[in-house]
Amino acid sequence: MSLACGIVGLPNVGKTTLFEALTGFGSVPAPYAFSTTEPQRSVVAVPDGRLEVIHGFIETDKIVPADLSVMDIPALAPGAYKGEGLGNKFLGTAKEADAILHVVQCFERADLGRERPVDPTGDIETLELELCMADLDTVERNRERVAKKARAGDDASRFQRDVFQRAAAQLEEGGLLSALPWKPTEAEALRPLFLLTTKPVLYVANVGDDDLAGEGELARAVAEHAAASGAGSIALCCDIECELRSMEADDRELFMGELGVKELSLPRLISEAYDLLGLQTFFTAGEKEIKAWTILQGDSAPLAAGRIHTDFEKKFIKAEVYSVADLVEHESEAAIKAAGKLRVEGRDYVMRESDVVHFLVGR
Ligand SMILES: Nc1nc2c(ncn2[C@@H]2O[C@H](COP(=O)(O)OP(=O)(O)O)[C@@H](O)[C@H]2O)c(=O)[nH]1
Ligand SMILES: [Mg+2]
Repeated sequence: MSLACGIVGLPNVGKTTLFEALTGFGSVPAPYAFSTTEPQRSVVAVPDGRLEVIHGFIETDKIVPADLSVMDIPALAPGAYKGEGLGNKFLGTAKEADAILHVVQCFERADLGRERPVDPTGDIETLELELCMADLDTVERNRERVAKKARAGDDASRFQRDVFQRAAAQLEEGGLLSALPWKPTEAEALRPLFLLTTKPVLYVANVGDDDLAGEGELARAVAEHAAASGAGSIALCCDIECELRSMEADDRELFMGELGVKELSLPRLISEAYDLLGLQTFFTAGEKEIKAWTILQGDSAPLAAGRIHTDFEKKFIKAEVYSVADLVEHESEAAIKAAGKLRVEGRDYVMRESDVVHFLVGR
């Protein structure tokens, strides 16, 4: 399972900079509105320090991180739904995302041609209205599609029509669909429409280098908005993150010391996204490879095995499990076993974060 994140936001807020920081191209985006004209997509390795920790104790030929798919959705101008700017045709790309990274400008910069003062809350509302209008378009088209069958007396179509009607009413008010409680059957009816405002959102407060900790008023406004809607939020400076990412390790450490930052923000962003989506990581470790795998929180051992090979779910016999912390403490699998910490788990075992696993499967 590869997690896909779609980056959205108003023009010139730092979307492409965040994309570059995540994907590590290191090129400098042009400072013009609408500078990006095509959606960009890239699959990147999920930075995970635990892989190196494991490698510290287990020799291997290669290290294979989990992957993350990132999409840079270009300039969504205010009023795009009315056909201004490039319009919202690119929002189609965002439909494929599992999660939305909503970049909000929290840095001051005179040369970007912004007429109004920096206003995170206002910007969020403007952008979300665009998302609502894009969804409304989709919902209306589908409502028309099922309405005819509903009138002809088809029960399933009637149910869909009613759900779509309720969705349309919410969107017309500028409300996100995720703000309404949907019964599982209703959510099921909406799912094939890939609606943007049903997706989990992580707000990215793009702070200036004068507020790297994200404690300023602007970043706080984003965090408060996120908390009020049950979404996640994170503050980071996309510009600096992008620069750090492109540096050699030595220079990077020096620069980070100067800035007074202890760690890169991107791993934090990714782990927030994992939390938001209810994902977790387990590892397999052997002489051929040490590999990170992404599963859902609550997944059983057979489901986890099924990630490695579809057959493994059915053919699962048992799992030998320890944690990365056990490895750090005992320094080898043999020592973990000798200490009685190597657990043998069956089909009902619910995987835990940071498990290192050997699956035993039948033929
Ligand atoms: N001061 C400052 N400028 C930034 C930051 N992030 C992006 N920018 C600048 O804002 C301009 C637009 O950024 P870009 O990523 O292209 O915005 P996009 O239109 O949302 O993709 C570029 O000149 C960036 O260097 C930031 O955190 N601080
Ligand atoms: Mg851009």
